[in-house]
Amino acid sequence: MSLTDERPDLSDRSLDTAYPITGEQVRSLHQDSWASIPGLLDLDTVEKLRDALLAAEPRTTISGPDKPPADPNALLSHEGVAWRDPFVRSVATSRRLSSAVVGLLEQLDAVFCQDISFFKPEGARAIPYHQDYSYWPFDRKGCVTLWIALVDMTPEMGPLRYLKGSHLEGPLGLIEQRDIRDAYPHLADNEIVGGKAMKAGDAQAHWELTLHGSRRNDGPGRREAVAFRYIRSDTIYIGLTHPHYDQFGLAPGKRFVDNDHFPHLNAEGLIDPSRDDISSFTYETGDAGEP
Ligand SMILES: O=C(O)CCC(=O)C(=O)O
Repeated sequence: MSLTDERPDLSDRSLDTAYPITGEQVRSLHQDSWASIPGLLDLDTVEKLRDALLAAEPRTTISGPDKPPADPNALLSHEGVAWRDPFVRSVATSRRLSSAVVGLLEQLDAVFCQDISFFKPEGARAIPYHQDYSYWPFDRKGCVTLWIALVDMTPEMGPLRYLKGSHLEGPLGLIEQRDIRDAYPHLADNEIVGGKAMKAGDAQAHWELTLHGSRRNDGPGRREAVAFRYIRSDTIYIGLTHPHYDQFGLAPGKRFVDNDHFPHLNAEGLIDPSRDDISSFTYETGDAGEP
């Protein structure tokens, strides 16, 4: 795939238009652990995406007859909406996002594997620096997340931020609600990158090995983002329990790309749209998983 120059034209942001990934964005992801992807989606798509996520049953039941009263500061999160809502799936598998992903991965193809939203009300606590790798049933590295802002964000609202170069550490293992730097003090020297103001429709990319987190939301307003995640097409399922991946009848030792529930993409979008059908699938929302 040929990469574009450093000042790409981002005026047409429609889902059918390829995203012009630059050499600098590839370099940044592969060397610095993250990349800024401005102007990924247009505002119309962002609004529809937001509405579809908010209409879906959330991942964590916030309150109910046998639950404590709702915490107004709790994270609101929706997972697997692309396995329930055709519009969310069409965005995740669009030419726009697929072209960005394969360009960033420097691969010919990829597999869309998960969506999860992170809506943090004003006052919501920080999400400590962590790696996602240890939560997931993948045999290899190479999963990229597109973290997309669904509202304009000030730095005080806590856009996602990263420890520069941290993916080069390899797997670090700690899966607790605790800053991973407690266990690996040398990481205190890593520069913090990202976390700057973003416009709705802007995105950032990171690896599953990138240490990432977000500060407390000091406002103004709810910080709303959705993460779409993509793996390499040679990734094999290892059987690790996870509320999302447990649902698809995956067999340990087999590739995700050979399971019909996971869309196979190239730079143009879905490779075989006739294989992609969620109409008869029932998705169960879970309560646990990564932060
Ligand atoms: O949105 C956040 O603050 C956390 C996001 C996150 O942990 C992720 O995308 O893996």
